[in-house]
Amino acid sequence: MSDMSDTTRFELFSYWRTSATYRVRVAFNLKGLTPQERNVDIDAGEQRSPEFLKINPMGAIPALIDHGDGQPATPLTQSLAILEFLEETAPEPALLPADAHGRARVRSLSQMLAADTHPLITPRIKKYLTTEGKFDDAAWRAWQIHWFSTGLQALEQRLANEPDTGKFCHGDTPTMADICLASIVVVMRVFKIDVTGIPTVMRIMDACEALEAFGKADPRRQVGAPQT
Ligand SMILES: N[C@@H](CCC(=O)N[C@@H](CS)C(=O)NCC(=O)O)C(=O)O
Repeated sequence: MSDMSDTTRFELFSYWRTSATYRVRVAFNLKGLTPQERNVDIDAGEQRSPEFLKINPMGAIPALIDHGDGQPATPLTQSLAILEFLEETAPEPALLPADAHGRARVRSLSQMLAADTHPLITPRIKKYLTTEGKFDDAAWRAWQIHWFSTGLQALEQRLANEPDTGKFCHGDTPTMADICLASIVVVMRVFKIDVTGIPTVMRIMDACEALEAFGKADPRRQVGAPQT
């Protein structure tokens, strides 16, 4: 890490309720680092503004700029790539196991959620389905429930049956897989969606939320969150 303070060094483009930004927030918290957050209002479509598309042509957050060398580096995008970057540059506490099989398992659990579940319920998919696909509110809600359930119930099968599951997804300390698990559960709450039959997932969610690093990243505690 450079001598610069972490808040000056890291600029994180974020929004209060997003799952992918939550993942990065939790990782920063676990590593004891604090980025400067820059709000991108995805409900107002700011992710598709010409200014933001220069930072991430995919029109999605998070994006992270590292000012550590004095010059702003090329923005980093994709929450899992950012987690891996933090893991390499601030290795303690480790968010990946020490052994290759363990690392592959944690990455696999993480990708079930971050790559195969979450992208299906993003605003850009909603926009397409409700315009080109003529989905009404009920069809969109059924779509959300279907994909949240598919991802979390498959995760439940793995966590309940694989011997490496412990207090957390892999052993007794939090890893990237727990960050991804929690990132899906917190947005389910935002959307008021209930998935049944996932007791192991919810047990691990409780263990995550007992840690301040997860609690501090909760969408409801972010600047811009509705005060309900
Ligand atoms: N795979 C990306 C997903 C990024 C993503 O889709 N972010 C959402 C917020 S959680 C977003 O910015 N969506 C904007 C849109 O869909 O228009 C990651 O993990 O970073």
